[in-house]
Amino acid sequence: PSLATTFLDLPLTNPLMNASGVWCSVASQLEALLESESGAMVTKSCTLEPRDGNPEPRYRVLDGNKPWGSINSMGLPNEGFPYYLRYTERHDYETKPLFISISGLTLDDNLAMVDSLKDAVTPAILEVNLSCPNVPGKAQLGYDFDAMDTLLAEVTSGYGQRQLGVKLPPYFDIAHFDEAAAILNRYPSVAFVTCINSIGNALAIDINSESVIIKPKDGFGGLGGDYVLPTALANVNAFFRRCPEKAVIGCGGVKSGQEAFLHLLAGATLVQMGTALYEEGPGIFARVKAELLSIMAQKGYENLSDFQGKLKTL
Ligand code: RRO
Repeated sequence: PSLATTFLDLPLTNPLMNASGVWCSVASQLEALLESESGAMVTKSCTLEPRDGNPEPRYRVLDGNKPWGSINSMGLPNEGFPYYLRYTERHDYETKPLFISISGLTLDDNLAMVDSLKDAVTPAILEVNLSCPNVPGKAQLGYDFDAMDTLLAEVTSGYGQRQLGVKLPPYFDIAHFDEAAAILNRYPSVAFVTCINSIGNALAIDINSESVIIKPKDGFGGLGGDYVLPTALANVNAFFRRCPEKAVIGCGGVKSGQEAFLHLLAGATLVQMGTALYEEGPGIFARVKAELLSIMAQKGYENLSDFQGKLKTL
């Protein structure tokens, strides 16, 4: 079988990539992703200015008995927009497509970054993060539909109607799927949606120490890994059904070929990995590729299009 695919008309050797935030904050990590077997890659969400982020410990793996995942309250540590813009200028686009993720602290900051990118000559694909759960005092834009609508109006116009995508938080109510999709569908240049960011403001507690396990925000942080897979699949499929003109990128709970297959079946075109990549490193792409190929071979599928978006209902 073949894992070859296309995204916004660009050819990819396979549909796997990192989730923004994981293994993509500094040049050495980005270079490791470039050399890995991922089909594409994305940079850490950035702000106009560099940020240290929240105090440590701010990421912990949840390795209790069997179920596992991660909790993080990084707080948007990043090298600042110009650093990632410079990376977009030297990335090897022949090898794989590059996404640049921005997460401005204000609408004006987002517009300033979009304005620089509009005039940049690189083919980096813009992903606007509407769902950072971890900056104290800043609500997630994706949960404020009026603010999201305003931002999309200004960002799509500021970007000259060039194609872009948005990283969404998970939604948990059918009315919210409907409302978010209706807003997104008013912006044709929003060519893709990435579902989902971490499930915001979870609380992990250690029974022995009777304590929270990360320092920021009294222990509250974004949940990733196994715990979020069914929520991620619901969001991928909900937006796949409601936004027929857009592509969906799946993110959440992928650690092997199985979960990658499920995301593709639910309607994802590309599949991102966060927690599992954090734990295993960029070698994970070769493993998950092989596992996905073996599932396809077992099922008699030759191409991703044989099953992508073909989830059955009862
Ligand atoms: O840096 C973070 O704390 C962070 C971000 Br910007 C995000 O979008 N999602 C997340 O889980 N952590």
